[in-house]
Amino acid sequence: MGDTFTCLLALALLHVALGAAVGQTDGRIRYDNYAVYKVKYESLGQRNLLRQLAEDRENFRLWHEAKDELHVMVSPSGLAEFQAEVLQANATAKIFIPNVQELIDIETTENARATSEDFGWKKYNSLAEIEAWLDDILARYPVITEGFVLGQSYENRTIRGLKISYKSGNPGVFIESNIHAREWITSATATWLIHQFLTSEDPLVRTLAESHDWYIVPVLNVDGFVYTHEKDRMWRKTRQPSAISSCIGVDPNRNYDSHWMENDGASSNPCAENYGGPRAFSEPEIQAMSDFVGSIKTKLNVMLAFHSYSQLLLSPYGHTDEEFPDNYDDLMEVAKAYGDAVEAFPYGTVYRYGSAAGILYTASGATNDWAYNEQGIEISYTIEFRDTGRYGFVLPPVHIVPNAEETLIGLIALLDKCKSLGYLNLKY
Ligand code: 0X9
Ligand code: ZN
Repeated sequence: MGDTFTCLLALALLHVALGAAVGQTDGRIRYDNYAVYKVKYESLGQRNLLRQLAEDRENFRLWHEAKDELHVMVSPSGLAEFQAEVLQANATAKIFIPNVQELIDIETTENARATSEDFGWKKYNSLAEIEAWLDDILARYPVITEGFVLGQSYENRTIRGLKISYKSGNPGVFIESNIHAREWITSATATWLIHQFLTSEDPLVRTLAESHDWYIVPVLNVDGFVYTHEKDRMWRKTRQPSAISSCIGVDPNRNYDSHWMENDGASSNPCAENYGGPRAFSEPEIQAMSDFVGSIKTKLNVMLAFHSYSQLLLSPYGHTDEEFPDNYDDLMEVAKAYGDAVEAFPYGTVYRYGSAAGILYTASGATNDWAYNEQGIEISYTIEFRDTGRYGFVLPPVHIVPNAEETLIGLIALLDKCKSLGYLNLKY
């Protein structure tokens, strides 16, 4: 009996060690026994101490950062160092995902099970599936919809968008989604919204759909998105190699030419998850956004950038928390309308709101700041979807429809408030 136990224990330890050392089978990066911890802290000193952990990318990966907590994914071999650092920083850590690979495996199984069905929202769709679905929409609704091409990605994929317009003279709303590769709930939500705008019979949804011109890019970071489906579920950045490092990719949400690399809003280290790139607009995907949005900016009243996770509505500015936009009070009133509507919805999901740098961290060169500062789009938000960390980026597919439904309810309230505050008047 004792021997059996020792043997099983040895096997279990070997499994953990192999999981950590190999980390890859089937060409896919595995996260066996990688755990995600929420670390609470009180002072900036503690935060900076803990932030240093993220420099060891092999063992620690920052999932989320806020004013009072960090979410860190820790490899099995980094656990001892992590515990020591937390102790030294006098902070407290709580585990909330014990094994990231387990969540990925469940998600993969659910995706495979739903693949036999038509395109739908019980699973996360691949880029090829989303594109085939877009083609189908374009063929079925030739009068209302129009495809547009944003440009080509680094790996030469076409970045596609869909315009929905029921009539002329509508204010324009741009939705940028899946700029961060691993945030799959964003493209799932964007495609569900497209479906509702075209098929819903709910009068509120019909009014919403028909009284705005929608420009929707379901997957902006196409290369990164494909990479998350085929190789590394936790990839965030683009896939363009660096001239000065073996680390690949740039944080596309730090690459816009607006206060680019100012303050500590982005990193100059190519290995960092928030690497701003060698120069602003170094990423073809972001240059393409700039060219396209720039060409229609007089038609746009609202810019929304879909992200996950943490249930937040973030206004400019991201580059500083010492100044606030001129229409900050209005931006907060509009954000409150969104938050109140979502919370009143049966799921009771709570969204917090504020300026990005004010309630989260400084992050320069992001979409919503660039749209606001450089393109004159006065209503501009980053929306961070579900959840607050229980599943993080690996949000089970059962959340897709509820998340999308509450987004729709939020959008109705947001645009109603924009209208009453005079932000939807035509600029052209
Ligand atoms: O850091 C980001 O790019 C966003 N959070 S995420 O976890 N999805 O990566 C927040 C961006 C906030 N917006 C601005 N800084 N303007
Ligand atoms: Zn994001």
